[in-house]
Amino acid sequence: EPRKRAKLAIKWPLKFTIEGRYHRARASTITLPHGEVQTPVYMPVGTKGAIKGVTFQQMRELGCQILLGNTYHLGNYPGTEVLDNFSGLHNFEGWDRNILTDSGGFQMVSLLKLAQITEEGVEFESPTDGSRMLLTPEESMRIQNSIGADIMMALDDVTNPLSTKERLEEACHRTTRWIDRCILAHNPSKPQNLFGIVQGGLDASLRDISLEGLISKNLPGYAIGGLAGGEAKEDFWKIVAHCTNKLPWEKPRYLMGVGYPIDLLVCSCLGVDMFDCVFATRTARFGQVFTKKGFLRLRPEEMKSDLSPLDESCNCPTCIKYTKSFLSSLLHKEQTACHLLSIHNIYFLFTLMREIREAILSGELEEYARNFVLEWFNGVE
Ligand code: PRF
Ligand code: ZN
Repeated sequence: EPRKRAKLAIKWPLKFTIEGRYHRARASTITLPHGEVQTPVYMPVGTKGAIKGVTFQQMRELGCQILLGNTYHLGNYPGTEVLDNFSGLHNFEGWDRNILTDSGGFQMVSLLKLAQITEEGVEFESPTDGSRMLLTPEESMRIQNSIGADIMMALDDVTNPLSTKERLEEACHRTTRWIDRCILAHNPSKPQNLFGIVQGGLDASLRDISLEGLISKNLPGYAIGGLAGGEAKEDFWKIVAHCTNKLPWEKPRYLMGVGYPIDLLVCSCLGVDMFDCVFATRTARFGQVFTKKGFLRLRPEEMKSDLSPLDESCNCPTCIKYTKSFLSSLLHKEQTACHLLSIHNIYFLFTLMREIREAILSGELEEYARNFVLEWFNGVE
């Protein structure tokens, strides 16, 4: 009887240890079925399981402890039958560290403008054959149980933060209703964690309703969703601060879809532990990299005789070996360019997160943040 089962408290396979704090910022270790994750952490996105342009071996060498995948894409291909045959994605692709899967709704809404959200789930027409597909909370959990991710995300009703109040209200309440269906549908014999996602747009009172509904479910961790959709930074930071203020101190917080260096720094200061974003790897494919002095766009014509590395202060495998002159010459011609720039950008964000962590632990976060911001904005092209 599923209803009875849900009433028994699920023992989630997650241990959260806070090793240090600086005001609201925390440095912690999250222990998951596939090892430890030191926080604050940036999680690279491998939508279909793998990071574009970077091998699993290289991700290991860069020190990656957790990768992100997407339920919608992985459910389509390879699909749950293949995943079940391999006992999950870890085994299928040979990655023995942690995986987190997003629930799929956000990807459908953002990729397929045809998506429609009803009480049943997220519905859309298949772009290939026009057939109707429906991603319900139950179906999302079924796929995520097959994937076997260490952290699964609950299916949420995702809205743009700039939607109408009525739409935001509906999405907030629906997300709260769907969490019960997710918990019921989860197979608790699998060693996997379920995180809920706080919605409510830029409205603090809606966020409160969402927070209260989710926190009462006693989940192993919580995400802040529905941000980074074009709202003003000021509003964005305020809602992050509002949520981290009310989320339980002793559980991990994950801010979804955020990966600009300054946002990672500010939101770590506000008490966020986990982040993901496609930006680092996507922008690398378009020839743009992070440096301590801000963004740098590779320009083959201007950089022909520039023998300096992408970032003077970077020790990544790309910067140790290659010049701007060489890297820009490959741009838009060779796959290798995308590969080398992606490695640099991922290394840059890993280094940023490690430095933030060290600054929290040594009590020097304020000084670190001040120096980072000064260098970043003084260096803007
Ligand atoms: N929900 C889910 N995934 C997400 C988001 C969300 O709100 C965001 C925020 N825009 C990024 N990824 N499920
Ligand atoms: Zn580098």
